[in-house]
Amino acid sequence: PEQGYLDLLDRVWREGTPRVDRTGVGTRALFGQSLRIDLSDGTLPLLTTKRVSWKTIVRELLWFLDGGTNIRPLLQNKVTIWTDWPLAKYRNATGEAISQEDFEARIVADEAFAERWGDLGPVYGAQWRHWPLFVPTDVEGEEGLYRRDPKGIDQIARLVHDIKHNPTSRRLIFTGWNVAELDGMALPPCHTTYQYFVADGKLSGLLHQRSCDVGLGVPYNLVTASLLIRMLAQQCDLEPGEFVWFGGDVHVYQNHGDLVREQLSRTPKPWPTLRFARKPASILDYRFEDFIVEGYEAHPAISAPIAV
Ligand code: THF
Repeated sequence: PEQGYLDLLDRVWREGTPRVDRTGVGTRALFGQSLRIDLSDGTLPLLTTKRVSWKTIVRELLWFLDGGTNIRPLLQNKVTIWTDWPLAKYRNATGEAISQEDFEARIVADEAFAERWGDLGPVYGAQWRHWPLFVPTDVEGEEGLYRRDPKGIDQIARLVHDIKHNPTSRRLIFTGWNVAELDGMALPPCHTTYQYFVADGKLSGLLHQRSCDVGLGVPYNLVTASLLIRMLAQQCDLEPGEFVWFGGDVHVYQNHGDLVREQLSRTPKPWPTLRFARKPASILDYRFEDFIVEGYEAHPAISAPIAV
């Protein structure tokens, strides 16, 4: 079942072009790779050749859907995968040699500190739920002036509406790639654009991911995109179909060699399945407890350094 992923990991490691990347760590990369995963039997593509924390992934997705861009709610749930970026920024700005643990504790304890240092800029949550929208002022004598609508455009609400009311639309898309706001983001979106397709009562989804850290990030991204397909299908009374993944710059970091060797030496087990405890009232009403992952048996986790 996860052979497609393992083959990708192997291929990129063996055939990827060595290159120096933004982080300075160095990668081996191939351009333009794809995976297809059948979700129709309830499969959740959660790797079994190393344990991956699906709970972290669910928390992160709920945070995106809530419009969140500050790491504080993640840390309140002990999710630390986004700490590196604000931490690096804080250390740079203050020169303080604070440990990750102390920084995280301070974000949780001190709301004002979190507001000042915990924000990632207008990343996923901001674009998915509150894409900037400018509307003409209705003030007399101010024709031609615009103000920013405080809510902005809710791409997720629009998507659900369109899947329900216009399932053959070829515009079932949402994206985090807001060109005008890229400079303000701690990191421009890696999982960039999502598109959906309805046929025979099934909802399929496609993810275009511009930058793909095959060792650490892609295992998360495959699950996030699959969870979204399942949630959207449930909300729109459709069955899950297929998940199609397109990767742009598909790379393995040079310091992930031990991970690659260890993981490829393991034998995959069947993928687990996902079901929902209930049908929430809307796509925005899912709670952590609604996600039930069954039959997850995995080899032990493999730790590897994340490039910041
Ligand atoms: N930057 C890089 N270099 N790789 C990425 O995958 C990545 N992401 C997000 C943003 N920038 C990125 C962050 N997502 C882990 C996993 C996903 C992340 C960040 C970190 C990670 O370290 N996972 C560990 C376990 C950590 C834990 O459980 O706390 C693992 O072994 O899987 C791509 O979305």
